Amino acid sequence: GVLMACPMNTYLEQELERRFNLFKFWTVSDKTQFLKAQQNNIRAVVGNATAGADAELIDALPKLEIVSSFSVGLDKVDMVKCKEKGVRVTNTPDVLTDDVADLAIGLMLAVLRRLCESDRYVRSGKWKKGDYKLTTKFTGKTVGIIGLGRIGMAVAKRAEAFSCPINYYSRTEKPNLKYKYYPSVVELASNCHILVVACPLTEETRHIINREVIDALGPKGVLINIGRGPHVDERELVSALVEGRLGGAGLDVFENEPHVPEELFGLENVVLMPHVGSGTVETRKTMADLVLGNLEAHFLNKPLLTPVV
Ligand code: 8YV
Repeated sequence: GVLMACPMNTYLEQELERRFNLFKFWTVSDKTQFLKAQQNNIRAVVGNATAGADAELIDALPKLEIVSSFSVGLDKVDMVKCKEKGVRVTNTPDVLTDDVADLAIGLMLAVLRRLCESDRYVRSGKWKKGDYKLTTKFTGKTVGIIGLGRIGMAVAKRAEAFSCPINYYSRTEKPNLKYKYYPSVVELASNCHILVVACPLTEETRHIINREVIDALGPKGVLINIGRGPHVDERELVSALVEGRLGGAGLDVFENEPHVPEELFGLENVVLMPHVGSGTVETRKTMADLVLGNLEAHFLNKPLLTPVV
């Protein structure tokens, strides 16, 4: 049997039901009772950025063989426990890189050029009383990227097309790159106009955007988060935006999704997205096919398509 941790994609759910014995965890009323009853039947778990396979679930499923994540981020999978128990792990890298990087650029433009606010200005009829105010140029602004993996590199290439100088922070300096490396996030924030979070969420990167970094980015700086909500100390972010100590933010992820701090709702220099980075028809189908392909490969004893462990 395959346990699907939470609702994530209709096509994926339908195909899992068609090809496997599917258990939808979010429909189970008594999880403890369910796990006791099914513990020897569940051989696979399908998770995503919202719910996955934590140590408790992995320990409750002695026959678990594979966790296939409908996501590139694996922060909802206890990787140490999977390695300890010999549980294989797959994710959906590469296929979503372009969409997430596209959204990052879209958020930069939306915040600096006030695209959402301008749209509301027209719809409200305010244009009839006068022109919208002048906004901030994007082309040529310095972009600082935290994490220069697949998504970070894709954001950099896109920003270069807007003549943006690229600075970055990562744990180690990457060789043969024309981008300027900064050994700390604070130094990067002090040397860019737009700061992008594009690194995985780990214990080391939790709250990597803290008060010190926000103050370094400053009242003309813009934060773009296409990573995970917990990358940012959200209370510090909210107070900096409300008090004008930070120039703006484009956010696709939040610490307690789908709950978003309502203090942000009235701020015109903030653009809020409902975790849609990879949310296109094409990409989510490709991601789903990767999840299905990995599960089929596993059960047919063929090489996994995108193994992590
Ligand atoms: C997914 C994500 O959309 O890939 C990730 O890490 O956060 C998103 O691309 C999400 O997990 C799908 O439910």
